[in-house]
Amino acid sequence: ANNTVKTAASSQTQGHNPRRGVGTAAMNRAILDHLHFTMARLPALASRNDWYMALSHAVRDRMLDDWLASLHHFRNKELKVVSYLSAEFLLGPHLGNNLINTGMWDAARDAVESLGLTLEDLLRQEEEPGLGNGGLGRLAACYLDSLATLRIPSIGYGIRYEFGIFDQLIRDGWQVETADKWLKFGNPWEICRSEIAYEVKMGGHTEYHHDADGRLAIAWLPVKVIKGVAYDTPIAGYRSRITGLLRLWKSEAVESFNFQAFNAGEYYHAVDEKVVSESITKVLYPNDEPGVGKLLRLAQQYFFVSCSLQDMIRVHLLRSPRLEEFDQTFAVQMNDTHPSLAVAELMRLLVDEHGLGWDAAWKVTRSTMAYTNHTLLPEALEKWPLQLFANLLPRHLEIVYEINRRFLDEVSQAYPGDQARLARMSLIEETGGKFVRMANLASVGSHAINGVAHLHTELLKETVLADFYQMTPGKFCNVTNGVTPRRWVLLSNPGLARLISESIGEEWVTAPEKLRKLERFASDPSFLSAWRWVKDANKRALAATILERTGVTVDPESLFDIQVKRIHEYKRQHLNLLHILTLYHRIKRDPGAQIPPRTFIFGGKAAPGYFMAKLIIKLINSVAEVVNTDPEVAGRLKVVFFPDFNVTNGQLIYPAADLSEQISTSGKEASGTGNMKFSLNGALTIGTLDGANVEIREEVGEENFFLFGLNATEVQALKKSGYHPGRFYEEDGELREAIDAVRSGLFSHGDAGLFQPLVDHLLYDDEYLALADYRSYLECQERVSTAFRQRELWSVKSVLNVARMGKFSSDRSIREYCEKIWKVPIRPPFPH
Ligand code: GPK
Repeated sequence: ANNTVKTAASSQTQGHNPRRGVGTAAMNRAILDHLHFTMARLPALASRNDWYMALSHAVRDRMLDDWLASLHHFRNKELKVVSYLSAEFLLGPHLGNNLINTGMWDAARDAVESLGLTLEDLLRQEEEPGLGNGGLGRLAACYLDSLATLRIPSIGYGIRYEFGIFDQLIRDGWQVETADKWLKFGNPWEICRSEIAYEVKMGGHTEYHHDADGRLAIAWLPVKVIKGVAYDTPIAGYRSRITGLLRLWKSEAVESFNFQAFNAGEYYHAVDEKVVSESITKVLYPNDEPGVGKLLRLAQQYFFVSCSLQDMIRVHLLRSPRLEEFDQTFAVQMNDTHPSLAVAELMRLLVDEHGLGWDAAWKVTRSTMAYTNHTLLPEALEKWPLQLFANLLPRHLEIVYEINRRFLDEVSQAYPGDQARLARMSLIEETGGKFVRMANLASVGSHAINGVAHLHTELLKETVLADFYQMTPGKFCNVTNGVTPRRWVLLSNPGLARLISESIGEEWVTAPEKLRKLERFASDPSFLSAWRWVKDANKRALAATILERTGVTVDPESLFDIQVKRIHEYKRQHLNLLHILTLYHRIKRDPGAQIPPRTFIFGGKAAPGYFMAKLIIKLINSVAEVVNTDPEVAGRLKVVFFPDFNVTNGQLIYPAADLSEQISTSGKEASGTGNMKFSLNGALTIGTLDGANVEIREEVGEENFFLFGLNATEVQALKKSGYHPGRFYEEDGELREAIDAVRSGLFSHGDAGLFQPLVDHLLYDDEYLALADYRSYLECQERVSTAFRQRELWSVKSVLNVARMGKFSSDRSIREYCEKIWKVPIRPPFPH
């Protein structure tokens, strides 16, 4: 494992400190050097990408000293390392964030300007690494920021997808997906560690025999071996002098050619092998929730989990030969069930490859692992067809069976004769086809299970994991999600950040509870007008981009009412549409109606195979086409679908919002994190009592939050009593008018059939109770309109939202994980 070459310098562990200056002149020099030596370009011929690459390399160089020092922590026996296993990291662009966190922004800006360029231009050049779908992946990225900021030794482990989440184009109102070629122009932030590579076996069968000492030995004879190579990306903490590590695995063929095949003249067959091996990390699955029973996805999950655990074991063995103490080196967090094979894989590595007994291995596995659940939607719980699992992972299936056998023994001892419970808790589902249940595997193999908002955790205990909760209540805890104020305020809303810091100092960046000090400025008229000025400037910037990307002109004075997130029926973008349609009809009916001008902005990707979600996008664009060109509503309503919502676009959108739409059916959104980003940027929320909305409302005060709709208990009760959406349609004239307009073909050039599936879905099923919440939503929107007319009061509420959002910093979340789950000490902030 340790192939360090001994040289005169190898006793130096602090690096050779090549004095990389961070002043403007030094940065200027460094950029030119990289343009020359790294990009091999003359300044006169350099493209914008050449300059971006040169600057990024100069910045990365300056992160290396802290990074190398931080990597050293992994060898320090005193420090437990947090290992965050996630199939997704939705990082967003690095350059701006790294400049902010390292404090090099001003020097970089000045250096770039001295070269006749602008920093803004170079920032725009970066293709964001879209290695995630939505909230779950973005949460992982916020947590990396906080881990580094809080100086907690940590490694994020994941997959280096060659193609991340697709780019979304809108053609004729429909979503069109195109490949995300984020690596096309090179990635200056990653370092390929060719020597950190592991072999991962797949397929085949197992054999048993007795070794020389008469002990039973198990051999897994795979049909295939794939190599995983580490690609490391430094993650700068905010002024913490700590740089965290994101280690992503790329799959490669063990050998590029099958020489036997090659020699036999089968050239193409020889290269085939390589193509198959490399395909494992080719592309991110673009489904945000429901599980897909695809072999390649299971292979991806196993591949990254196996590489990561082998890597952790290597690191542990540098500290101690005793694998029984693995849990003192690592706390492993499984981000949803995607990495839950880690339970079986750690058992396999410990038992089969390192000779631990089952009991010792199980003890250390359980005390190492913890599981975060991110959804209550039953259809989203991952389960793998047994045969598919057996074909790819024959040894793991045996291990799962053994875990299950022992576990079900415990269950039947605790609940004698309760066959139904046994069937529910089994790791194997046997009703209908057979499946391996990943949430059950993760739950059994972990010492801690957490939900991501208070309500979510409570519902988890009552519904999907109720049996596990009853058996081991002590394992359960809540850690409400959070977002990093570095990326989501400092970087994306510099105007607001400056105003806040000028008023209360800069401590809020790492101690957001200090934002409370803003409360007393909420009665200061000059502060309020500065606050408004910042928001208006952000709205103008967004308006300009909207014009550029969609051709729609929007009025920055109007109320910016925004819903950006993945498109999902449970998130109810169609409820938002029903409100728009109703306003449209009200204006048509009564041109004098007192309705303050609104701009409705939507953004979000639909899973490529999710028909209804794609139809909702088409409907948004179709309504936009009609509303935006109707002279009777000119200047009063505008509807925009902002294409390709991603982190980069989010950084522009959140700061410009007046109103944040968080309107999921209560009990369906585990937490939400967009809700936090909006509110932290001064938007007011219209929302249901769902996910973290509940806690946001508690914090900001009910008078500063627009609440509507059924709560989770009422939703359950209504469903139980038999829900008939048709009745709401019959009884509410405005609702009928809105739905009939869609049905009539008004928005589809007379094609009444186009939206029929959506209309039918609403009228005859409406699983997510859009019609039941419609009237309450409309009334609440009227309260919004009234409030928005009193601009001064609105600004007060906006200030109070920001002032009271401290709880939702991801630093707080990470501290809670440290205390409740990882048992990692919290270190005082640098430099104390
Ligand atoms: C939950 F189960 C999943 C999933 O597969 N992908 C995903 O993005 C989201 N999520 C939840 O829907 C959000 O409510 C939550 O805030 C986010 O995960 C982070 O916890």
